[in-house]
Amino acid sequence: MGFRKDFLWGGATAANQYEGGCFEGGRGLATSDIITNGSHTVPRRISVKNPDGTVEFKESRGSEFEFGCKGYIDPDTYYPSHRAVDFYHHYEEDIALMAEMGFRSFRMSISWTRICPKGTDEINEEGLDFYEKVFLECRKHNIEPVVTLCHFDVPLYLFEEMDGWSDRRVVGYFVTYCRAVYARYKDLVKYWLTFNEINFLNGAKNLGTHKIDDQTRFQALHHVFLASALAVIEGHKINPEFQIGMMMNYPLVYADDCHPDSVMKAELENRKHTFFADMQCFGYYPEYKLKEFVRKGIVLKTEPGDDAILKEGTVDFISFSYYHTGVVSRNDIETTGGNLVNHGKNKYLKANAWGWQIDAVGLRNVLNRLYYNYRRPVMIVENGLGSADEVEADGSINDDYRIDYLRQHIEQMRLAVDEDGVDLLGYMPWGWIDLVSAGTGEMKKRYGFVYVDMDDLGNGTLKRSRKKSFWWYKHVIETNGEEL
Ligand code: BGP
Repeated sequence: MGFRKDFLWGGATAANQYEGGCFEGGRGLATSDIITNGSHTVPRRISVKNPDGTVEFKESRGSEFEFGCKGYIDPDTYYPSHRAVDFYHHYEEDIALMAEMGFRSFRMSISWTRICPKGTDEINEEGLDFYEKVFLECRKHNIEPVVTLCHFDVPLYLFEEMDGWSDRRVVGYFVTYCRAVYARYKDLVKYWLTFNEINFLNGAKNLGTHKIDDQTRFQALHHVFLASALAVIEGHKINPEFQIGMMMNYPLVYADDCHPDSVMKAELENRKHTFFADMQCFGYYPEYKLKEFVRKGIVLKTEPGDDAILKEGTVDFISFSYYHTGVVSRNDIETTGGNLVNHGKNKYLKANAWGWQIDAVGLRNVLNRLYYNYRRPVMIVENGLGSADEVEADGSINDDYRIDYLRQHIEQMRLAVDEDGVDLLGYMPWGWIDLVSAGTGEMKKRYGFVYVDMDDLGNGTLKRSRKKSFWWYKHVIETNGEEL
């Protein structure tokens, strides 16, 4: 009973929130590099220059630009991703900290533009060398890297010159990039994730498109689905042992009452997200989506052979992020914050300071839904509590609230394994070390077991210190999740 012996305990990060070294090592710019800082209440902005030379800062969610505008870095504005918390220069120290906690896995992403500066066919050897050093360091400590190929970053050149994923050529470029990293790391990396939170890809930042209408989004997503499927197919050719998974966020919603209209509404809301698992596990467009396309007048440009690619390139496992649940109702109800999606308030749940409603039982629910609908092993690659931690006068950080959150979620994972029989491969809580928030760019919203001395404006020494949760999680790993 309990978690499997080789359970992948670890933690998660992403290049554009963790790595920094933005202008070093021959790296090219990505859309994430032109996203400014934000705050708890003010969303992050994306900065561009219009064809007429005017400069615009628009909200990074829901922005829409004229095609032709260029990425613009304003010298007076703070862009948190440029230095992030500087894994680029701290990787040995950070991997040693992971090893001290007993990590068996480390989820990170490769910055596409460090390997392909423009996102096109030109390969940057220095970029390949950097990640090789990282993976060798992981292997030295028996840590299994779990590598996301694309985590919310699109090469800026592809955004500017080709309108990002709306252009089919980008599929080929992505495959070139994948082949380069697969070939170089074929003996160092086994677990790959294609696109981070594929169900949240939209607009300039994540799809590199200048528009956000449904036609553009679904055309771009068609290309992303093809790219993901080809990444699976090509990866297996290079190393048949590779395990290549999908990655989605699962913002489960409940109906706020048992009225059939509310229950149906909740089902349809959840299906907006599980559509992505349907695509990547079954390998074809489900009928409900084809009906929606007809209803909305969406016409996808496809090529002969696309169906075969989607069918052949289904994933080996499902990975997902899970932070909160929400509520929908046939009536108007009060809403609360969430991870890139806002939902109704649940009177039975507490929320963090950002309004994300904490629901450990929801994690067991999601584990069951994913495992039994898709019959693939599942992996939790993000989960955690964002919180403004206080450093005490003696330097300690007593994050008992984080320990409580994680304990409750791990308990539910154990029930999913022991009682429900879910095949769970691993657990990689988000931001094992404090890093830049994806939603707002803040540092104040911290998730880590390790504190990083840096504030919202990038001031600080970047010194790493162990929080109370560091020792707690170390013990959890030592006992393979038996002692929480
Ligand atoms: C997910 C992203 C992560 C991460 C996390 C927490 O959507 O995949 O990159 O940041 O959410 O969100 P935030 O950083 O906004 O608190």
